[in-house]
Amino acid sequence: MRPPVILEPSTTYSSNSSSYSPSSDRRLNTIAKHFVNHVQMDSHNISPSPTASSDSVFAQIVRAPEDAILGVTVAYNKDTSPIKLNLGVGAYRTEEGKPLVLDVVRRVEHQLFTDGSRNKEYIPIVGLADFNKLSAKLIFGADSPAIQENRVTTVQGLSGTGSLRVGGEFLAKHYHERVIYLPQPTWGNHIKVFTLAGLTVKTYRYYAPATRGLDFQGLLEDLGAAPSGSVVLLHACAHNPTGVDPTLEQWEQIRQMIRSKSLLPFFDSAYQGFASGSLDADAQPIRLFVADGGELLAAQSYAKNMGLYGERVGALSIVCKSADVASRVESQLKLVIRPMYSSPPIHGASIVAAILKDRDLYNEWTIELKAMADRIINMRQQLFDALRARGTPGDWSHIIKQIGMFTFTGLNPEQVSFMTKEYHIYMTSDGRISMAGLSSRTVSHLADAIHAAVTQVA
Ligand code: KET
Repeated sequence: MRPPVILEPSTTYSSNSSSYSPSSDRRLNTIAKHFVNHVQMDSHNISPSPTASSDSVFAQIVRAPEDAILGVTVAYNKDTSPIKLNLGVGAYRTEEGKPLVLDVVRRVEHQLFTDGSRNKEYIPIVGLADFNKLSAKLIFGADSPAIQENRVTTVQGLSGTGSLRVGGEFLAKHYHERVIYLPQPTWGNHIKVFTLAGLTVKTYRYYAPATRGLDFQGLLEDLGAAPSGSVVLLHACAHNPTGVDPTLEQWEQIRQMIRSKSLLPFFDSAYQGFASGSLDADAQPIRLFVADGGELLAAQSYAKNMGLYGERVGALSIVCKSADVASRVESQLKLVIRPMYSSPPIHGASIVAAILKDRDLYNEWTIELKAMADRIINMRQQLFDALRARGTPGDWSHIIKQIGMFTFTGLNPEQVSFMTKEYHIYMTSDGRISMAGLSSRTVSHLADAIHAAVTQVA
């Protein structure tokens, strides 16, 4: 334990010296006296041994379970096996199994570092203006009429999660309908984010286990039966955890249903560029909705497509009917953000803005992004081939049909825990595997584990 700091009371600052002390000295005097009393009091009260936990004011607190996704990494980190493999969290790994910082990001960071004119002042509540403008362009398209008509308000957010939360809080405070429909299944954190934001969470049918595809009929029926005005959460592309997306024709029908029922679409775009390798193609569903002139929300994340996971950089855009409404909406978003985290961090958004602003850097980024998407697609083929080669029972064609970071394998929780115990393979209990965590080196190990699980565990 560090010894307590004892300030020597100085005669200069003694209480009876006030007759000749300047006022600043008197202030210091008071502070010093306060310090001395405080430290002496504390040192009398310091107990040499820790108190029993039953004395704690927090003694009644129950241990919470680990997060269903991030807890997988916690368990993985504790495993000492050299063959362990983390296919839990959706985070890109190289062929060597290492996290990747994009070359373009490294380059921009170097530029930022050497630019002596930069400082660390607070940025505005809504974030960096350039970043916001460029993020809206990235998702809605450079020629989007909504942007040209100033009907979009964009605020920088704490990655995808923070942007969803700000959007949720804004709706809970200002929107007339407090129900949000989530696809069944969805990213587990959606439920908590929107519930804690003050919305009531309901679900719509999305995935058909029998076909391992989209339950399109169920989806349309459930959205058709939702009360007018309800909010509908849509994964913009690369649906998590299923890897199943509607076709563009299906998106068009979904759009018609949503608009005809006056539902409010809220897009979660965490994987733009990761589904097809093309930023524009992956944004097509959102652009369909913007093109009809209607209103919507969109949360963007740069965690995956720029590999900026820990920088927490994202954006929330709200497309409104008019510029006037958009500016009033923005004024209220500021009131949501200010007491929550005051203003967003500067570093990640500066990286993104620099890349989006410069044609060469942007092109370089799209090439690196495509390479990541292609490596994942290649892993799908390799895993599919490896299971076929082993004669693993079942139809595994969904591995190559599904898109984005994840394969929703269909393995049950018992099979997953068998694979973790016997093969040190870590994944979420719903049978989702992050294809981005797989490499040519580890495919055969995974295929062995799946084969054993399917043939040995019911
Ligand atoms: N939306 C979806 C659909 C999503 O999968 C994630 C992250 C996010 C938002 C939020 O990402 P952020 O880092 O806040 O920008 N999903 C992966 C990581 C996680 O669970 O936090 C995952 O599913 O593994």
